[in-house]
Amino acid sequence: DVRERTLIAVKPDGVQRRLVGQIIQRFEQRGFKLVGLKMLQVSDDLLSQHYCELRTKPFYPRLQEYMTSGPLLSCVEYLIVWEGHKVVQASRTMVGHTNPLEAQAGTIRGDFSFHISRNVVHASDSLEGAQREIQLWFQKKELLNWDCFDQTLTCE
Ligand code: YYY
Ligand code: MG
Repeated sequence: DVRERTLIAVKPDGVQRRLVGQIIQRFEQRGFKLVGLKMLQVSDDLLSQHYCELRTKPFYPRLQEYMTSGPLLSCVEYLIVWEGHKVVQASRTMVGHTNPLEAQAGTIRGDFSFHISRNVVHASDSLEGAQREIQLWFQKKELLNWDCFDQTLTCE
């Protein structure tokens, strides 16, 4: 399905470290299509809906502090929706292992991070998860179904 979609988030450490451009570049370079993009401050409520399966884990308070308040009062993140064939699986590979110590060089986490609590990006881990997360963070009208210029070019 070339219309498969996934959610990638650049977490507050990625934004603070000015990595947003490089992260977007990797997905563009791979050939995926950007269909949604926004910058926001995440609330505790939306974060706990996003991570509904992790709310009871011992590391959740640390995760919540990092994503919503952290050492700074205003934590900003970018939410990005990418579209393309097998984009969910491909983006998990591009992002790398949850723990940067296990992540291969060449992956985003393997190249840009060294600690599990500062692993720079989020990527949906399944088709169902992607659909749920995209619905949580985006309204339908915020996702754009644009045509590629090179597909509409008429040659003489
Ligand atoms: O999907 P992914 O981000 O790779 O991992 P999850 O198991 O969904 O955990 C979400 C998030 O929680 C992870 O990116 C970092 C944080 N975390 C943690 O701080 N400590 C752990 N032991 C496990 C996860
Ligand atoms: Mg996950």
